[in-house]
Amino acid sequence: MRRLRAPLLLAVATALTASVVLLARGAPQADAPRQVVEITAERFTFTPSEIRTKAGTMLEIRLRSDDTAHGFHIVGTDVDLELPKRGRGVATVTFTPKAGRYTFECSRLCGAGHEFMRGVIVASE
Ligand SMILES: [Cu+2]
Repeated sequence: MRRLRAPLLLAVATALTASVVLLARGAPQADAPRQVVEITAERFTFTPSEIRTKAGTMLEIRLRSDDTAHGFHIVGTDVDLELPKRGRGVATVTFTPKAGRYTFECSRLCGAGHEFMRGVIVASE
């Protein structure tokens, strides 16, 4: 009996280790935290203009304009899209921040206050 037990334990331990490794590697974004953020753009503000989240959360950002076409660019990233004019639909993008502050800005010339049209995403640890 004793002879059998050790290899059996070893086998169980190996199987457990293998499944833990699989879990760690395989844990894809399917169960990553998600957060839906709805932002309205209107000359010359984004509302809300400050988004708070946790690092690693996948933000699903839904943008709509309340007047003319605007842009949405997250500085330092390749996120840059155009928001259609009011009533023409919603632009959606996903963004998963690391810890830090990300400025976003309007990237389509929309009028006199265009360059002040900004906001920030704050991702905490
Ligand atoms: Cu603009």
